[in-house]
This record gives sequence, C-alpha cells and structure tokens, in this order.
Amino acid sequence: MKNFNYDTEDLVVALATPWAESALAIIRTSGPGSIEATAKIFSDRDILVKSEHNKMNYGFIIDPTSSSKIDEVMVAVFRAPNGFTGQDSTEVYCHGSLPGIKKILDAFKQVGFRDASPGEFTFRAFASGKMDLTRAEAVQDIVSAKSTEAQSMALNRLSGGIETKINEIKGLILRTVSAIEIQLDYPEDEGGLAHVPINDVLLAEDMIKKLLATYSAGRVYKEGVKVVLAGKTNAGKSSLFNLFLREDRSIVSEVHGTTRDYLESWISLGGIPIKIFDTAGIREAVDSVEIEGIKRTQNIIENADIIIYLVDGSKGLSEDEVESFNMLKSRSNFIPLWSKIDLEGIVPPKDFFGISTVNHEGFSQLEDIIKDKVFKGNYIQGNDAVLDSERQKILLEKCLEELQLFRNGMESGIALDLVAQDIKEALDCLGEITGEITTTDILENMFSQFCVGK
Ligand SMILES: Nc1nc2c(ncn2[C@@H]2O[C@H](COP(=O)(O)OP(=O)(O)OP(=O)(O)O)[C@@H](O)[C@H]2O)c(=O)[nH]1
Ligand SMILES: [Mg+2]
Repeated sequence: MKNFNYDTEDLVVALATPWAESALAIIRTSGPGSIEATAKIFSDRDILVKSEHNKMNYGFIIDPTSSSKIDEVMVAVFRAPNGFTGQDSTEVYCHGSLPGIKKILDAFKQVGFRDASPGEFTFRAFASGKMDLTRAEAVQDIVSAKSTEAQSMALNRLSGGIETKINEIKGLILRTVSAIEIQLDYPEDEGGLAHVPINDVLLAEDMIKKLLATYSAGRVYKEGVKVVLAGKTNAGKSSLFNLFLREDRSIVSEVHGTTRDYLESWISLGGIPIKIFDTAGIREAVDSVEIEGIKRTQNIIENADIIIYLVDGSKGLSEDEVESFNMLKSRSNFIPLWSKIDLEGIVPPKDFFGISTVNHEGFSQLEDIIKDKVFKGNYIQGNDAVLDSERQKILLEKCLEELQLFRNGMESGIALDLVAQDIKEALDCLGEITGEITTTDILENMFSQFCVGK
C-alpha cells in the first residue's frame, strides 16, 4: 500500500467486523482525545468522558446534526497507555445492520474522525511500543489462520514466542560484541582472542537454524499440501480418494477409465490441510476426452507436493508403466502403494506399501508416511515458536550468514575491527526483525497486508 498513514496523532475510525449484515458489529476508534470525541455522539457524554479504562457503557449513538438516536449500543473505553493501541480508544458494539453501521461511521466523521487505513490500529500499537514487529505480524496471522493449528501458532507468536527467541539470540551476540569492544579498546590486555566468546556465536547460530527449520513446518499448517493419487486405470485410486474423504465422492467401478477428469477436495490430516486429487488412470487413451484427462493428470503430478502411486496388486506393475514408474520412483515425494492386499495371496513387493480400501489395512501407516514426507523430519513440538513471516525468515538467514562470516574471519585471523563489522550486521538483522531498526518500506509492506479495522 502506498501512502501509508504514519500520523498517529489524529482520530481514526473503522468497522472491525465484516461489512455484512450480522447480529452485532464492532466499530473501533483510536487517537488522543478519541474518548471525548466519541462522547460527542453518545447519549450520556459524562459517562464516557469519566469512564474508567476497560469499561463498557450502555447508551445510544446520536446523530450530531439532527440529535436523533441512531442505534442502541455498548461503548467500551480504553485509556492510554493501556488498551490495544496504547492510545485512548473506544469500541462501539452496535447492531449489525449495514445502514445503521454507515450512519454511525458518518456520525464519527462529523466529529473529527477519519477512516483508518488497513493495519493502522496495529501500527499505532507498534508505534506506541505496545508490541514489537513479530507480534504485530502475528496479529494479522491470527485473523487469517485457516486451521486450528495455524491459529495456535499465531497465538504463540502474538504472546511473544518469536520475540523471546530473538532476544535470547540477541543476548548471546551482544555478549560477543561487548567482548570485542573491550578487546578493541584495550588491545594490550592479556589473553587476546580467547576473551571473545565464540561459543556464544555457535549457540546463536544453532538457535537460528532451529528457528528457521520451523518455517517450512509452519507453512505446511498454513497453506496445506497437494497430494495426488496416480496410477493406471482400475488400480483403486478413486476408492482410496473416497476413503480419505470418508464419503463416496468419486465413482468407483471395475470398468477401466472410470475417472476421466480429476477431482479435488480438502481434507485434514492431523491438522494439516491437504488438497487431495483423484486423477484419470494412466493408459493408452481411447478417446479425446480421456486424452485430455490424462494430460491434466500429468500436470497435477508435476505440481504435487506428494505423489501417491497405486499399482493394482492383483495385476502387478504392468510393462507399459515401468518406465514412467521408474522416473517417479527417484523423487523424494513419491509413495508407491500396492493395492487390494485384502485379496488372497497378494503381498506387496519390497519398497511398496500395501493398502486395502476394503478392510483399511495399511491406511493409518499411509497417513504417517504422508506426514513424514510433508515435514521432512522438521516436526514442531507443542509449544515451539513457529516462524511464519518470510520477512523474518530472510533476515534470520542473513543474520546466520553474517555470524558465519564473523567466525570464519576470527578463525583465519583477520583483524578484529574488520570482523567486528560482520557481527554488528548480524545484530542489525535481529533489530530489523523486532522493529528496533525499521524503514518506511518495511512498515508499508507489512501493514498493507492487514485488513481494515486491525
Ligand atoms: N478387493 C479390493 N478391490 C478394490 C480395492 N480398491 C479398489 N478395488 C476395486 O477395484 C476396482 C477399481 O477401483 P477404482 O477405485 O474405481 O479404481 P481407479 O484407479 O479409480 O480406476 P480409474 O478411475 O478407471 O482410473 C473397483 O471394482 C473397486 O471396487 C481394494 O482395496 N480391494
Ligand atoms: Mg477412478
């Protein structure tokens, strides 16, 4: 967003709930004097002006021109330096009628408020020191979280999970920086480089690496993964698709080429949102519709995060699929399944996982294999702070690089005042993450992602 409004001294107002008909709606304001200004359109001015912090007040919103009642409301009062923005602010809980909301917003404009830009309330909270940038970013994450896991992770960040970690890392680096400063100030001191606590730098690097590893795992919960069911016709793909969905969505039959176009659906696997695709079985197609269906299958396979390939266990790997099977086999995201193991005498060969959609044998193992492939070993523990912002990730990577440069420099005996520059840059990266060091670009970029009213 261009022209982000950095003015934090004027009065802003915004609808914080969706612009849609609902039982109740919330309109929020912020800015020095916003309580007195809200009182100008409230039925009992004194009550609001004298209201304590964190208190709800019953009354009516009054049209300042006609003095007629607009709506029956509750008004919450928050006083600086408390409350979300750290400024005087109010929240009006009104009825969720769109014309009513519009009238209330107009009334606010008449007494000196302007529309808030996206993210302006959170920006004010940051500007008044109520939260660092990692928490500010978490505010939007929590609003947009699409799964319960993503929401819990955002809540952890909002409570300062990342900020705490960054501060710990910063503490380790600062110790090293101060040791270097002392060395530079008193070079004649005995002991030389032994005084610089390189171990702290190694510890900091380790913590950064661990934090970076949570990024891809966090993405999984936030954005989900694409899983495709592929294989020859009649292998049992649609039957497995239905088992994942726990409903008969895709047509199953013994006729080869039953599924002619792909089907997709979202499922949740232990909280991971998974978009699963049932595809047209691969074979020498008999008509143009099927040819197009198979083309689409190949396209989906190319773009999938996980490829589950079914071989009909009652037939075995057929000659015409060996070549394409071998090509897919080398991929790390490939899971080969041997289907129909409930039928007599069917035993999956080495490297294949057995599955039956009739008695569900092998299904829970398949779910575990998918999770392993998705996380690639980077599992998140219950209360781990999970890195979610790309901005933070890039800065952490840069910080790590600078620390490694610093260590290499120290080890190869480069002059201390030169390597000191690297470690200071590492420190600056951390300062940028939390927002101690900011530029207009960072702020504009960040807050433009927010919705109005947050
Ligand atoms: N015994 C047994 N039969 C199965 C199993 N899974 C699927 N089948 C049967 O195999 C046949 C083909 O199943 P589908 O799920 O339609 O196979 P598909 O891979 O989707 O086939 P296309 O859509 O033609 O590519 C059906 O008659 C199913 O009932 C299984 O685990 N055990
Ligand atoms: Mg099918």
